[in-house]
Formats: sequence, C-alpha cells, structure tokens
Amino acid sequence: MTLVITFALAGLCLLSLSGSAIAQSKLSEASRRAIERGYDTIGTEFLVTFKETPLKGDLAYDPKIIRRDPSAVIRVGDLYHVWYTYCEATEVVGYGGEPEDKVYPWDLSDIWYATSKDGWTWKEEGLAIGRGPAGSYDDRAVFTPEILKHEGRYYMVYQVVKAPYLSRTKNEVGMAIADSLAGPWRKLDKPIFSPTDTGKWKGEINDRTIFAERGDFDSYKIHDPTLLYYNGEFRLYYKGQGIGQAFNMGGREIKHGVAIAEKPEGPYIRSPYNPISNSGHEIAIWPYRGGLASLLTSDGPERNTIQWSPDGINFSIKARLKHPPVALGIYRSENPEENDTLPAGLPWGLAHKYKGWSGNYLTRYEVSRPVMRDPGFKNRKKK
Ligand code: AAL
Repeated sequence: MTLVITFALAGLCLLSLSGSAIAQSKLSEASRRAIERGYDTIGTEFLVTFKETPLKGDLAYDPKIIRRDPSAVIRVGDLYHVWYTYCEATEVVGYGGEPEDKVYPWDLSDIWYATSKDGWTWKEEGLAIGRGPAGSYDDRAVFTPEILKHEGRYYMVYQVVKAPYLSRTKNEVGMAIADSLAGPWRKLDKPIFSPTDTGKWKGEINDRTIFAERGDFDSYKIHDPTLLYYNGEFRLYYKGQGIGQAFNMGGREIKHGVAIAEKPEGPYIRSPYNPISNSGHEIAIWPYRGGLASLLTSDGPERNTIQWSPDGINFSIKARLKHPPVALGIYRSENPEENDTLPAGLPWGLAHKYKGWSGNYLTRYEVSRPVMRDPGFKNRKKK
C-alpha cells in the first residue's frame, strides 16, 4: 500500500513540477508539500514587488507629527483625497503611566485629511473627525479611518477608544457620514461594531496578558475597519484581537473577520465563516476579477502573502512577497474593473512607515512585476 502511494506521489511530482522531465523515485516532505500546495503551478499572476517613495508637500516626514494608517485614496473632481490618523509625536509611555500619558503612537489622535493633484505632493486640509466630548464613546482617540463613497454620500469608519486607555480597554468601530468631502461629518450615536463578550480576564489588574478564559479572536480589539460595497451588501472587514491572544507558529495571533449589513450604518452581523484569515495585520483588500484580493502583512504563518477569494470569504494563498509596505491605503477607482489590468489587480496608494516607535509618516507605493536580474550585469563592460 505504502509503495503504491509512493509511486502515485512520484507520478504526480513528474506531472506537477514545472516542466521538469526527470522522473523521481523518491519524494521529500518539502517536495510533497510543494505539490499539495501548488507552489510551482499557481503561476506568477499575483507575484509583485513594491517601490515606496516619500511624499512631498505637507505630508512629507515631520518629526513633530504622527501621520499613519491612511484610508483608501479616492479621486473626486480634479483631486485625490486621503484621510489618516494624526497626532503630535509626543513621548509614548505605554500602559500604567498618568491618565493623560500617550499609550501608543496612535493614542490621543484625530482624523485629518489631505488633497493632491498628482498623488505625490499633498496639501493638508486639516481636521475631518475629532475626538468626542468627555464621557462619549470616542473621547480618547479616533484613528485608522477608511472611506466609502456610495450613492453620492461618504461613509467613514474608524477605530474609537473611550478613556481611560488601559491595557484591557476594548477598541470599537465608529462611523461618520457626510454629503460632501469637506464635511461636516455627522457621527452616529454609538459605535457600529464592537468586540464580542466572550472570554474572561483574571483579577482586577491593568494587564491584558492575564486571563481566566480565552475569548473569540475578536473579543478584545476591533481594528483597521474597511468598508466595501460588494455583491450588493456592505462588508466591514476588520482585524481582531481576542482575550487570551497567544503566539502560534507565525508569531502573534492576529486574524481577520468580516461583518455584513444591508445598510451602510448596519447592523453588522459577523460572517459564520469568521475568522477569514489566520494571519495579517492592517487590512488591505481590493476587488479583482470578480472576487476580492487581500495582502496579509506583519503577523501569522501566512504573513506577506497575497490571497484571493471568489467571494470575499474563502481566501487562498496566491503569492508570497518579500517586503510589502504596511497599512496600505489603496487607490479606489470608481470603476473596479480597471484593477483587472494591473499587476495582482493592486493599484498604487499610500502606506505608513516608522522612524523609531513614534516617528510615523506616510509614503506612496507603486506596484510592479518582478524582473529576474543578473547580479553581474551592471559591471559588464559595453562593447
Ligand atoms: C495599526 C492598526 C491599528 C492599530 C494601530 C493603529 O497599524 O493595526 O491602527 O490599532 O496599528
């Protein structure tokens, strides 16, 4: 029996390994895995490289200001528009300091916006959505915005934190709506999406690592909300962190989920298939060939991969990338079919970078297909 399976796999190997005409009588575990997962047969359609360039104008790096987590870039009239987390780059103290100390680089933040004629040189227009008054659900920080234009209206989703910002403080998602890009933005009365009530902390201490019972993957923090209108419904994609979050073979346990609604304001109902990823960090998701593609970065066994799904739920790995940018704010055309002509279907956009823990700034990324280069080429003398 074992012999039969071995011969069958060896036969498969002969058929599957790209163009190899050599029959192999033995198959290593790595070769078997490559065949099972289609490493050599999926092709290079999704394999891309990135070039990141600093922005010019008001969004050029400024050591005194944190600008990070850009929204999608949209074009209205003659201008590109983008929204992002904005705050002063003061000292980051972490949990356990004085109540007004900055806990994270993105703490004590607001959402600002900027416009550009060419996508490189930006003019900062100022505050778009600020923190709420003391006692409201968003009185501590509003950050990591994402925009959706739908039927002439603008919908902004973003993370909200209510003071005090402690280690166990849950993070939720807020929404504001505007009829015009310059606002005014009307906030909804309460968050549109929150962590589940599963899991239990242990003791009354300010420490998220001490827990009595693990909760759902999204029972502690909901981050990086991204709103899409897809297949006639509103899809809120997000990153979840759970009570009892652990490490796995890919490092920190980070997973993505999706919640679906008939109306942009919700109610948003979690997909029964959640989590829809086992890796990733900030959400980067875009329409491609009738389905949705996503870039998973930073965390998990499948980090730095592009994945594609026919339905926005069931994603499979299509390419592994070397150094993708993080926190992509993808240019969203009004005509998503335009993506089908681009490498991996991924348009240009903005991303963020770190200069130290609290020196965050925005960059522009371009996408291209990798080219096989001969390292000695430059040194060869021309005849
Ligand atoms: C990010 C995002 C979310 C997190 C923090 C700010 O890049 O994953 O927004 O809360 O870091």
